[in-house]
Amino acid sequence: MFCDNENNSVGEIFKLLIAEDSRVYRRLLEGTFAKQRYCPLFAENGREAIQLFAHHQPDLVITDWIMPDLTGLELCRRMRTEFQSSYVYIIILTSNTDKREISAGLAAGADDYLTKPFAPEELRARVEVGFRVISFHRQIEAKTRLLEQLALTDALTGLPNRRAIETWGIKETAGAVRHSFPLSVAMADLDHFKRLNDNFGHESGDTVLKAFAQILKDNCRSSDMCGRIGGEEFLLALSHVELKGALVAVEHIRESLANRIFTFGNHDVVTTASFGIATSGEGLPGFSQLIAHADKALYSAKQSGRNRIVAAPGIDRPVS
Ligand code: GH3
Ligand code: MG
Ligand code: MG
Ligand code: MG
Repeated sequence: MFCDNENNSVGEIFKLLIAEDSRVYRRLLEGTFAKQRYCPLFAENGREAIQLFAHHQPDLVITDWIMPDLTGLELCRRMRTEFQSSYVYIIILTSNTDKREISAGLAAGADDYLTKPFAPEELRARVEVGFRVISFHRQIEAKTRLLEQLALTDALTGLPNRRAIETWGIKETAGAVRHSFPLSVAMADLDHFKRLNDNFGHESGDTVLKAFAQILKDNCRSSDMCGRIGGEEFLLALSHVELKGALVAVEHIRESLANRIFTFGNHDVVTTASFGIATSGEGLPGFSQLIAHADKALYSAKQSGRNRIVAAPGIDRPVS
C-alpha cells in the first residue's frame, strides 16, 4: 500500500508507483524514498504494474526498462493509451545507455529517464520535478472541469442550460430506442412574465425564475433532466415515464408554482406557468422532435388560457 501521508502538512498528496523486477534495485529504491513525504508502491513485473496502475492511479511511475513480461517501453505505451483520464509522469530507470533506445522510450510516452546505477539524490530531485509538473496538470484539469461545468450551467438558476439538456437528450433518446423505454418531455413557460418584470422589476422576475427552478429541481429524479432553455422557458425530461406519469408529475409542479405567494414590496403576487408535454411512442422521434411536439402543445396551453398542461397530440388537460 501507499504510505498514509494524508496527514502530511507539507501539501499535496502524491502517489508513486515503481516497476522493478530486481530485488536488489527494489531495496535501493526503498532506501532512496525512505524518508520522503510519499512512499512508493512496488510492482515486481510489468503485468503487476498495470494492475496496480489501474487500481491506484498513481501520479508518477518509475519503471525499469527490462522486465520479464513487459518492457518499460511497452508499459509506457500502455499507460499512455489505456489510461488517459489524468496525466501521469513517467520516469524510465534503465541500465541501457544507448541514446536511440532512450529516445524510443521518450517517444513511447516517458517524460524523463535516468541510467543505472543512479544517484539517489538525483532520482529524488527528478521525482520532485515530476510532482511539480503533475501539480500543474492537476490544477489545469480542475480548472478545465470547472469551465466545462460552467459551460453547461445556467448562471442565474444553477440548472443545466440548453447545451447540457441537448447533450443529455441525445444520449437518453438513444438509450430509449435501444431498450424500448418511454421518455416524456415537458416544456414550461412562465405566464405573463414580461408583465411581472414591468410591474415589479427585473430582480423580482429573477426571484421567480429561481423559485421555479427550485421547484423543478425538487421534482427532478437523478434519472431525469430539468433545465433552463432560455429566458422564462424551462424543460423537464422524465426518463422511463409514460404520458400518464408525466401528467401527474407536471401537475404537481404547476400547482407548486401557482400556490406560491411572492411578496414584492407591498404586493402579494401569484404567478403561473403553462406546460406542453410530449411522450415518445412506438416510433420514437429524436429528442429535438420530442421538444418540438412539446413546444406545440405548450403553444396550445397558452392559446387556451395559460396555467395549464396540454399533452401532444391533442390531449388537453385544463386545470383552472
Ligand atoms: P406568455 O404568457 O405569453 O409567455 O407571456 P410572457 O410575458 O411570459 O412572454 P414574453 O415572451 O412576452 O416575455 C418574456 C419575458 O421574459 C421578457 C423578458 O424580459 C423576460 N426575461 C427573459 N429572461 C429573463 C431573465 O433572466 N430575468 C428576468 N427578470 N426576465 C427575463
Ligand atoms: Mg529489470
Ligand atoms: Mg417565452
Ligand atoms: Mg412566458
